[in-house]
Amino acid sequence: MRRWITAGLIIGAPLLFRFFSVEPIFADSTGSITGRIVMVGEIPKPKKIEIKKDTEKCGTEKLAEDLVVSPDRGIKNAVVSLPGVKGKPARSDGNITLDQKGCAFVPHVLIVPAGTPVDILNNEGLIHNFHTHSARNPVVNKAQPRFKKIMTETFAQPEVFKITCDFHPWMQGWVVVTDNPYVVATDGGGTFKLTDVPAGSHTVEVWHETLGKVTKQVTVKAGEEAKVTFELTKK
Ligand SMILES: [Cu+2]
Repeated sequence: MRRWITAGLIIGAPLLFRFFSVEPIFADSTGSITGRIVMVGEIPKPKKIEIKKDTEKCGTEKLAEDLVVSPDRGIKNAVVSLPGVKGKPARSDGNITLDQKGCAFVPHVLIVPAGTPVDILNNEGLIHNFHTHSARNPVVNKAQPRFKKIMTETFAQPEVFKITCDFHPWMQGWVVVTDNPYVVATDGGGTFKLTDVPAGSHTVEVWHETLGKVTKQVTVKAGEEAKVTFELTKK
């Protein structure tokens, strides 16, 4: 009897595990895309910005973030996407945060699903001004006084736009409002990963604020990781 129970457990356990598994149901038909965005040719020296206002919080010097390249040529803050590809919902599990720490927009490139509220933080007791240079979404141009620690804005229309602070002219960033679930920004080493990508041939698009846009065709096989490298150069 005992032997039968043991045998039953051995056979039954994997079935139970499978039944309660939290794997997405489309896992069998998806793969991932990983890669790097690198700069070829001469890498310009980062621009230095001298700061003369609110220096106790902002510092006296900053490096421009419009082109950040690692020692091994990886490009930070390039936006990698699969335009038009559907397969998982474009969503966020809550509000998305944009900080203004040290008088810089953090992250420098913010990716936000269309309609998801963005909490704009102000924790250093300074006055900022949140100014969107948007075309499809109404322009937001609001002061954020020193006592206002959170200001929330929502962007309904997909588009990429610049944001600035009129009190601190060096403060510049970008907001990528998207209805595409496959959008990520590269890290400091220029690497990225897109997961749960439907198997098939896809156009991968890379956009960088200074170096522009390039695309490449990539084939994704179910359960596999497709690797791709993009080389960008200053025109
Ligand atoms: Cu500011």
